Amino acid sequence: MRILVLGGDGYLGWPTAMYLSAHGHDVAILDSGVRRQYDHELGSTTLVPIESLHSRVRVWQELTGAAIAVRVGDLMDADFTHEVIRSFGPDSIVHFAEQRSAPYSMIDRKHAVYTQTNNVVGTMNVMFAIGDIDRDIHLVKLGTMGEYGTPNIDIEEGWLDVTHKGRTDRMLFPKRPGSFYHLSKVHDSHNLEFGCRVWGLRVTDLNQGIVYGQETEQTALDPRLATRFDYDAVFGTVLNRFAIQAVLGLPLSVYGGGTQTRAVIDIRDTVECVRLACENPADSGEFRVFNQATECFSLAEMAKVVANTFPGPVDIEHVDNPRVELENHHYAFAHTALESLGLQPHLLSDTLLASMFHVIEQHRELVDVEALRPTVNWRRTQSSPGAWP
Ligand code: NAD
Ligand code: USQ
Repeated sequence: MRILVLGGDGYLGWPTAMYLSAHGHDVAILDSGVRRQYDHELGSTTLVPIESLHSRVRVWQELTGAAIAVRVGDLMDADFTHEVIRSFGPDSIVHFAEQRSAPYSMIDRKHAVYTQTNNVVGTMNVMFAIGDIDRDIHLVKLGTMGEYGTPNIDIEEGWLDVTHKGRTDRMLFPKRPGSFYHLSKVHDSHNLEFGCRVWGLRVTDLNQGIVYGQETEQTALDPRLATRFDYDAVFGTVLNRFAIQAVLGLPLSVYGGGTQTRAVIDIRDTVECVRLACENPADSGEFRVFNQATECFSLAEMAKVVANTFPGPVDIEHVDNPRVELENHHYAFAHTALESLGLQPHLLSDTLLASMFHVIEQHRELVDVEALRPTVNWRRTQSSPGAWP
């Protein structure tokens, strides 16, 4: 298949582009490089050094013989987006290209508006380009489990059969997300479902849980193929941060009581889920939703797994929760669709954590300990420019 990976320079996009290429697909990447600019803005950096996008694809071709074409530009530019999709002529488009940090979206008005504009408008430009060029193109869109929030009922895969006053309908599962970032994904989902209804688009919305891990078979081939590994309090995700804190001998920073439960997935399963979605496309007019997560844990349980696996003493600290989120709640989610397509999940095993500890150990001198400290507070509103933190 010809597969265009939007956001293919990112944490997940780069390993996915290589994985699809390794499986014989003809892959191209579109990315604006904006993720590297957020690092400059925040003064943060990936723990594992990464090559430029052009150098990454050159090394991939040297090692495997497979070419990955690159187009640098912004999905907010509708003409550019249209031209790239028209000239590449993909069977599938995998869309990772959004601002994906919840804390970044909660810094202030400017960052909230940027996040929603970038994500919603970028996705609309992709939808309109597909609508104009070829409605058979299958869009595989990265959504998030956080779209659902923590409802007091079981979470289904995107849809819910509702009976109300004796009548029954199949409706999009109600959403109650916890940040302006997570809200942007809800807006995307609604826009995409509408595109399926009115234009007959084919869309798979992958509601992915929190990803952990840094190595896939392809990134491990050569240090120049490494993907980024974020640990700062804005872009670092919880299990990756706990693993880094353990190696550095710092207490694991559980926000609040730690009874909040979240769905997670190993990075090696992310790339496989995307392959399965591309190779088994949604039908014409179908808005298909898969919950792309394999397990769930409370934050306290995640901290315990990391502490018990690390070969040394680890302290767990409960810090004041900078977010507004339910701490005691029901959590159960359906995740059978990807498994029925053949996904064989890697569970949060000692092997993966041990390999993460090893990677972190190699780069520990690069850690900026100050960047680990959370500074973005959900309760604050700041609308004047430059007022944070
Ligand atoms: P990332 O920030 O590392 O990668 C996103 C990439 O998209 C970056 O390379 C960035 O430069 C690019 N990009 C952003 N806006 C763009 C635009 N307007 N035009 C062109 N390129 C643009 O993020 P990631 O962790 O790889 O996440 C990828 C996707 O998966 C996101 O949509 C995210 O919401 C979703 N997701 C991530 C996780 C996770 O734990 N990392 C979990 C669930 C869902
Ligand atoms: N948390 C801690 N300690 C930390 C960091 C986070 O306890 O040091 C807690 C947070 O309060 C939250 C949970 O861990 O309850 C998850 O936080 P996170 O930063 O790991 O994840 P989140 O903000 O939800 O966002 C990440 C990705 C996002 C993706 C989402 C999947 O950045 O792109 O969409 O995970 S999900 O959570 O399923 O929506």
